[in-house]
Amino acid sequence: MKKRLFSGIQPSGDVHIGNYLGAIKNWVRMIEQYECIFCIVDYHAITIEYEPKEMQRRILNAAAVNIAAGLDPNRCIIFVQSHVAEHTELAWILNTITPMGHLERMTQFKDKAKQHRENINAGLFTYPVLQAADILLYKGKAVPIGEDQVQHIELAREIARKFNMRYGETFPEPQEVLSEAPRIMGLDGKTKMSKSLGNYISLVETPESIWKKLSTAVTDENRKRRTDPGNPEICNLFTLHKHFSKKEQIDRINVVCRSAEIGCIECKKILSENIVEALTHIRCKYEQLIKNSDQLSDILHAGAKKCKDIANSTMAEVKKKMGLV
Ligand code: AQP
Repeated sequence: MKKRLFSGIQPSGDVHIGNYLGAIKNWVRMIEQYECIFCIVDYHAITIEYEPKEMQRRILNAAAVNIAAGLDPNRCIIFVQSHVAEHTELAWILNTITPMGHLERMTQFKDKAKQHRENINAGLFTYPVLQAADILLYKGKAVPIGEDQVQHIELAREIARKFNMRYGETFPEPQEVLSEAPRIMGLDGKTKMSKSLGNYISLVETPESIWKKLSTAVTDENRKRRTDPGNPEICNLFTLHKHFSKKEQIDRINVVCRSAEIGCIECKKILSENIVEALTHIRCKYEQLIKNSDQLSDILHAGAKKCKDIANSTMAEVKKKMGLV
């Protein structure tokens, strides 16, 4: 029996290279080894202001981008969170064993509360409990994520432990799996690359747009003039080179940036070409997939059907153990 893997992505905007390097690339890599369930977590995305008319398009986009990036629906399950009502049912139950103090410590809540002062809702606060329910509903053991989600997985483990102690052994404790790029910074070089901050390169960005965004991206801020030597170790774009450029190019840039033989524009051009090369096949596949929304809906509904069976069985076990029969 393969171990089960669960992970999710919010349909809160354009899927970007931070999501890809931090999570999706690992998802694709792990498909063979695990029984994989990938979820488009729309109930999470509604915890911040959004346009209802836009949501369906965002969900289909997230599905198309992820499939184009390598989540073959014949080899894994991909579905939408709100299509399986048991996620919120289990979340309610888990709410009753999650201490408020633990939720108050969550850095994502603190960051999002600062970012959305006008809408600090209870859903934003209990977001990690729903996330724990997402994983535990399927008894997921491996959870490939970016660094920003590690604290939430630690909490999911604590919740699983607490449930097991109180009601009897039910849930395995989920383990996070980090990629070699667990935190990609945005093009501003200051904050995490995020859909909602607009500081990203999307996975399906056109070559022109990739260049436009990179041309204004922040590099080593100590390098004021073309003739100043650069410091690759503090340049955010050098980090991106490490993920998109060939070893010989990275080694050369590491030398010629320091000696000011190369300027930031030339360095950005090399990076732009390499990102375009790495993403073109994803964009082409995405463009085919997004034209056929019926086919995408069929994939998502078939995924939800399979998940529903697993979710029903977990909920029956949970309710029985809790005396809710
Ligand atoms: N910058 C990042 N570097 C590495 N990994 C990242 N992830 C997100 N940003 C980075 C990982 O991508 C997966 C899906 O993310 P998500 O959609 O669940 O939500 P998020 O972490 O809140 O991502 P965003 O892009 O920052 O969205 P918004 O702006 O809507 O909040 C997760 O595994 C995440 O760790």
